[in-house]
Amino acid sequence: MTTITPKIISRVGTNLHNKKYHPICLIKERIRDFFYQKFLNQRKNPIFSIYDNLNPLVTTEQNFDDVLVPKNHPSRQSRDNYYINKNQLLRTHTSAHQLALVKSGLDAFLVAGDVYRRDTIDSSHYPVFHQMEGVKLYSERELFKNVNDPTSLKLFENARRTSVKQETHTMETVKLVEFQLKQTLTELMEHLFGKDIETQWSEVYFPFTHPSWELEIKFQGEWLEVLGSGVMEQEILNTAGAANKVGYAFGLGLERLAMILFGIPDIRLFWSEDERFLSQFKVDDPYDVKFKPFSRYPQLRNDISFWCPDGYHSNDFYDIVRSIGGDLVEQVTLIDEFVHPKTQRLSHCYTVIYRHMEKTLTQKEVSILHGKIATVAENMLGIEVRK
Ligand code: FA5
Ligand code: MG
Repeated sequence: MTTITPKIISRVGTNLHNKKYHPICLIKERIRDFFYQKFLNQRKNPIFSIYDNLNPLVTTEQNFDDVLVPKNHPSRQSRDNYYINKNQLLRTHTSAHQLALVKSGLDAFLVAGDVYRRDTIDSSHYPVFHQMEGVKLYSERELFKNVNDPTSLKLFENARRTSVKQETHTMETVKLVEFQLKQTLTELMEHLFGKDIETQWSEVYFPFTHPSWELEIKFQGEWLEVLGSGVMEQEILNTAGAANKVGYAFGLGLERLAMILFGIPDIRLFWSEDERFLSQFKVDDPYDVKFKPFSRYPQLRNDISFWCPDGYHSNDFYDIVRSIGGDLVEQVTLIDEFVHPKTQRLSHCYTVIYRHMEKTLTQKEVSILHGKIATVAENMLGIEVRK
């Protein structure tokens, strides 16, 4: 049942986040430095530790069960994930390591790593990207240490779960953890981008945090989601042997943050081996880099329409486009969908936009590629191209 393509396999082990001078590594280092500077123990040592070498191949328990994703949750489907077999997949988020690290006794840690999702392709989505997870736990004393009469406040109570809190948390716990979380991440954004950046928080849902929030940043005129976060589900901490603590967790999208920081317009550039890209980051002061785009070459649009077989899903087609077209494909969009009134057959039409990052493509080159995509999709998916 593997859903992994050779293109994806070839990315495993690349570890852009550990490649000196790569922008993904630079942003990781800047975020790490912020946590090292902000959180010190009494001996002035950093309390956060960072893990950036954990294996991206994880079990379904790690990726889903450990973070309370329900057994039949849609996010487990093979259409969205790269499974190796029934029990193992390439992690879809760095949250897959939360439970084990808390279990090992840590109170404050960061995890940077490559993550994999069968996702749509555009300038801010790529099937392989990088996340940085952060977890910070608090004991009762630590959370309430700045309160006038700290002994009057409790971390836990036995109540009902509502839209604003978990059943075991007091309102004071939630509000203080939320405050710490949002203040820390807002300071992080100011550390990265300065005070002029436009941001907005909104409430979202994750199975492993409640309440939960995401943060968006204005980038090139549009809101770009850069992180998910929230108050950790107490059940995870209880299972991990940290039942007397509460905490927050967050997951940062490193490509998105690096795009904003360095002004990189397209997520595919992170995989470029072109020196015109890479050399721009080989500087001794990574706090003073702005990406200078090399000229962008023209786009070529080609459509394809076909009859879909039973059980067809667009992600199957996207994977084929990606493995054949590689980084020459800038975007794939479903532009038309209908069911034939007589035969009940489903028809999809997609526009594939091709663009080479380093030269002008000819329509002849693109036609060959486009034709190959059609042939492979016919053979592998059983679609029937409409002429
Ligand atoms: C998560 O992956 C959660 N695990 C984050 C989290 C951790 C929440 C801990 C609470 C506690 P999400 O799917 O939203 O959430 O991804 C997090 C970030 O990764 C997004 O905000 C975005 O910045 C980035 N991201 C998501 N999909 C892609 C993609 N296809 N390409 C590039 N970046 C992406
Ligand atoms: Mg999200």
